[in-house]
Amino acid sequence: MTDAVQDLIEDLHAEAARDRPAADTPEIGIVMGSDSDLETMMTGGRRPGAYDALVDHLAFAEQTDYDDPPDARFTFETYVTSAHRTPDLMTAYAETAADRGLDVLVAGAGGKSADLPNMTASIAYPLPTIGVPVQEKSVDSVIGMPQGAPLTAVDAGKSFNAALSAVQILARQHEELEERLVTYHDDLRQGVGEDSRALHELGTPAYRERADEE
Ligand code: AIR
Repeated sequence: MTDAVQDLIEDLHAEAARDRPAADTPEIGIVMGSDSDLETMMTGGRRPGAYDALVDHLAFAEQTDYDDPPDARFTFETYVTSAHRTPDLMTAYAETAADRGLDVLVAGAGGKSADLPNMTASIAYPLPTIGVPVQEKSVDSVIGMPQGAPLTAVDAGKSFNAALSAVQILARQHEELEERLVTYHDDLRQGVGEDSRALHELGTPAYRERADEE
């Protein structure tokens, strides 16, 4: 039987040794401690996640094959890598990230020992890492970094905001992304205005009824 983890580690190092043009490599790398984090981290959970922010609102595409990148100019990639079950894969991911063309990482883990975000941040440094505590009880282990070892983090489960923060970092280099972020915010603002008028003009019971029908 081949070693599935070792195979991934070798692929990451091989990719790091290649010299692909920036437009062909993902800008954002997303890692999570388990595939049980997928709904919170990406999409399909109680609230929208990083996938929804990136794909639905900011026109990113998910890159799944380094040899055949999507047409979209800006892309992200996703992996499962556990700080405790596969520390070697976590290390390989973080130490090859910059050489593989990534500009910013988003790392999420759950449970009380949610160490993937903080360890990824330390190994990938100076590449910025945005941590996502998958659960409320994961917050302390994600954000509790010692002085000199930085990690930016969002509140529990807020992978959507982590994706926006990652794009904010990228937008300093890419005006097109700045424009997409501004458009997203304008739409958000417009939505609040429309909700406010509808609530005021319909009144609470009719507004709730309409929301239930949608
Ligand atoms: N986890 C996995 N390896 C180390 C940690 N801390 C986290 C995952 C997930 C939780 O443990 O990020 O949120 C439970 O994982 P599982 O695979 O048992 O569902």
